[in-house]
Amino acid sequence: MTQKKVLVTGAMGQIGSELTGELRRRYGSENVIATDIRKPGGILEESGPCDVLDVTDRSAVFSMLESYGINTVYHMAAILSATGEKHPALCWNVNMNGSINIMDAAVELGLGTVMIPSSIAAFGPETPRFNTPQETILRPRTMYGVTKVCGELLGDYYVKRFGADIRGVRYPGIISSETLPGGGTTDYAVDIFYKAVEKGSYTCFVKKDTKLPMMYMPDCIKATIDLAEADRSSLVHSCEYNLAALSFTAGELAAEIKKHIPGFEVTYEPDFRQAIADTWPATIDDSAARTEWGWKPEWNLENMTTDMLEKLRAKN
Ligand code: NAD
Ligand code: AKB
Repeated sequence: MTQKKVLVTGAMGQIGSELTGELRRRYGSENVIATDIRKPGGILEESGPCDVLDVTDRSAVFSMLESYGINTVYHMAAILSATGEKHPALCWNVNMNGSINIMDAAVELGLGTVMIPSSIAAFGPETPRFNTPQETILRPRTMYGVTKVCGELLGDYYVKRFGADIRGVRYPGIISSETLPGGGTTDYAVDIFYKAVEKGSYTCFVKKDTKLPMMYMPDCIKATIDLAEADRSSLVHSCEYNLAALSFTAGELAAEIKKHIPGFEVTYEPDFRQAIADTWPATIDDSAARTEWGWKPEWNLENMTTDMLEKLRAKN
């Protein structure tokens, strides 16, 4: 079997940072290169090779993949929904040109598996909000969502037209304790834990009854690597797998945290991110992922909340 030589883009981000750690444990530290537009530091730098890579710089993308002899890419660099609404041109440039550079490199350099994430942001207000089907209406209202739909379509095109092995899931909001989220709408579901531990109170930027699909980081990492390692012949889809684990309202999350911190107070002051959240689904049908590559989440609201609070308290 060929030795995996992996490059992670956006490795300093919320998902990339923890994904890199797990990939290094599996494939050997020296075989996983962590890259980001920001100089990778901390544990990423201490635990294996790192480099600075701006994914919009096409020649840098090609030469870095060649110089490290990369055969597998986890492309995590992106601009998320809230930042994307503040800077739509930047969001288009990073998400689209970054992804097309990686896809072209996959074809021209003959890479193996390339993972390019999509998001629940690919959906829009016309999409069925409950049990959102795998095949459904994709009319997002954010620039971020537009780039996610275009990324899915381009990925499928590269798979069918050029035989590239591009795969991806529509992640729900990801909750984690290691790296703060980087400018999304679902960030409140992480911030609330930090503020609960640090201050015992939180001002939430979406309404109490806002219900969105979420997932704990260990499930996110598992899903990502499981799909990357799945037998291609069992995959009917490529870049757009619905993925579900948890769905709860902001109020339900606050109530779960209150079981551990009885005095915890939450006030709700919706801002521009409410309008984004209102266009996304509440629950997701992920039966294609379950059938085609055996996806099954392991974390629920109760055990995730206990684990998050334990991890954050240990850091404080
Ligand atoms: P993040 O914002 O935490 O990290 C993105 C990283 O990309 C950052 O470290 C940033 O420095 C880097 N970056 C930005 N511009 C770059 C450029 N030009 N070149 C190289 N790096 C650049 O994002 P994340 O939450 O880790 O998301 C990773 C992927 O998963 C993205 O495609 C995102 O759309 C998707 N996703 C994330 C979530 C979530 O809740 N975290 C949900 C759905 C989808
Ligand atoms: C965001 O809120 O932008 C991300 C996502 C769901 O894609 N967390």
